[in-house]
Amino acid sequence: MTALEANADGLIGPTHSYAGLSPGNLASSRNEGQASNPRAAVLQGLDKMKRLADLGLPQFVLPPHERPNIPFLRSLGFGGTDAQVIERAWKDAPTFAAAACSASPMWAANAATVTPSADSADGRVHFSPANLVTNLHRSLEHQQTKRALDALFPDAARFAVHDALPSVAHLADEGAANHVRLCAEHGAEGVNLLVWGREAWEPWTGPFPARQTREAAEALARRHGASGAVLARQSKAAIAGGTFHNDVVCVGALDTLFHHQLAFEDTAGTHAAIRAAAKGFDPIFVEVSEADLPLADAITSYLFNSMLIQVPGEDRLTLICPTETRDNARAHAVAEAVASSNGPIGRVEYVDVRQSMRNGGGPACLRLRVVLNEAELAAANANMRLTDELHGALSVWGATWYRDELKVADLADPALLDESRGALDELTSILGLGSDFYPFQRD
Ligand code: SUG
Repeated sequence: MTALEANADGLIGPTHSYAGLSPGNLASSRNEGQASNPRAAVLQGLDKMKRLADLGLPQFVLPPHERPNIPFLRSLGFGGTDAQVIERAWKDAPTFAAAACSASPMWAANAATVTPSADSADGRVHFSPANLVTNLHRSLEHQQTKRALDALFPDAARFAVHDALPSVAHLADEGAANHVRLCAEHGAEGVNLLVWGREAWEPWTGPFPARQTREAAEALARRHGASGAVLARQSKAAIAGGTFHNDVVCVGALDTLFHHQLAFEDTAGTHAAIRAAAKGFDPIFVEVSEADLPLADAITSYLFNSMLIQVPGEDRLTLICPTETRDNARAHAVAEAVASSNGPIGRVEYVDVRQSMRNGGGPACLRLRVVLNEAELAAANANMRLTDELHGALSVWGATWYRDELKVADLADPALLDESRGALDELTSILGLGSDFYPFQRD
């Protein structure tokens, strides 16, 4: 059946900041304590969404989560008024307070793992929100993510939105950032490559955490009834070099896998397993060597955290890179060489998502890919689909409510809670989400 690849992007929230919360994510550590610009961030994200919508890909918006997360802080025993909860948490437990303020749900590639209906055992599109247990701030996302996915994909006959896997280290899951689907065409049965960093009971000795377990990947494939599942181990060298998700060194679309030489522990074995699982197509591997692009440059430039898309009506793929790729001489040379060869990638474009990039979130991190056939696309919530009108309304909304400078110390300002709630309350009416979408609206 004909199908398209839609994108659902995380709308960047009003508390976007640089709190250094993610060990192993070098950008997050390097930029800790810098002032952020939430207004620029949300507008950059919206412009990236519009760019994709203008290219003809269905584009949806996933709302930011309620931050600061007062219910989380109350669960830790901080009491009094909401303003007192914030003040007491910052005084007695600043690490928890910072986690409660993170706008990390913007990185929708980590929202869930998705199995399209062409691959699932029961013919529905399956979603498993990621438990994101490795980092405290991210472990607070999955319940609200499920709520957002339920709102976007409401028809249970067509969509199955699961709960996250149990939130334990053995089943650590980071969602679609560690999943690549290859296929002949979007609506045909595909290969589901699930990349993991460690085994559940393995003593872990790397300098940085491995965020995905093999057992989580297996459970996701099992519960979705995903056909063509191929499990591959992320290379330990890549994780040690700052590859906290596989999508920092690998991206794929249709029959093409574009990756760095150090992405997998066993590259030849991974290629062979993908070839064996591919039905009706010969996978193409575009591998970039360490000599052409050292891993450190791959990570700072985020060449592989690009969106690899099929623009409707075009035969060859388009690579949407962050401007940081253009700014890195080696990565730029590789991108241009790939696009000017006669290979599967025909064009490279650059987008400015610098505010997100400073936290290690490139164009691919900001979006969740969802392959939908025509009937499924028609069943998705049209209020959450980005049109020119919605892009305009959300740009005005962001420019009105968001600050243009936010320091980590400002996260303790109780006025930020009021601004944030005001913004989210208005957002629920713009997106038609009703008045009980967020916990603060249900109090
Ligand atoms: O999980 N950064 C995110 C970036 C996620 C990128 N996503 C993908 N690669 N798909 C993370 O490390 C930093 C927040 C801070 O430090 O304030 C952060 O959470």
